[in-house]
Amino acid sequence: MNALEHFAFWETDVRPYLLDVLRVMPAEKWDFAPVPEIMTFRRMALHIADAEEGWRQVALAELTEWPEYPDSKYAKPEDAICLLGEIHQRTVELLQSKPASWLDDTTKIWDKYTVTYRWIFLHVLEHEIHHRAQMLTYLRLVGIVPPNYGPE
Ligand code: NI
Repeated sequence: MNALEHFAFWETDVRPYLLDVLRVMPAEKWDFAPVPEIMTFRRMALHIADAEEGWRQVALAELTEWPEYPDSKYAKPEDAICLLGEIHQRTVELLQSKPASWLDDTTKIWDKYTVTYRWIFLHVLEHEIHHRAQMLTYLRLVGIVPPNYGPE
């Protein structure tokens, strides 16, 4: 069993619904935020990507600085969706390359916290779900009914 099998739900449920949410938001609404102080829909999509890539680099002890994906480079929704796909593929490949037992191994982060690799990837998964929920609220605020959630 490889580590990815513990995260199968990410592939079958969590990520597909994120993509549904991203695709239903019209391109002209990607810069919407309910108040100016908080992330736009686009920023949130790109932030899901930078968090996933940043934590993957943390897991590999390769992080030098947190990745940044500027809005200007991802002006089209498809570009952001493509970035999310590329980054997630790297996570999938890393998890596939490790045995399930690796998830219980530990690493030190920020020079002070000891965490398991399971914690790192559960954190990334939760982070995606957290911001996806905010994006669902954004959809409602621009008058869009969110895609159906869960089995019909
Ligand atoms: Ni966040």
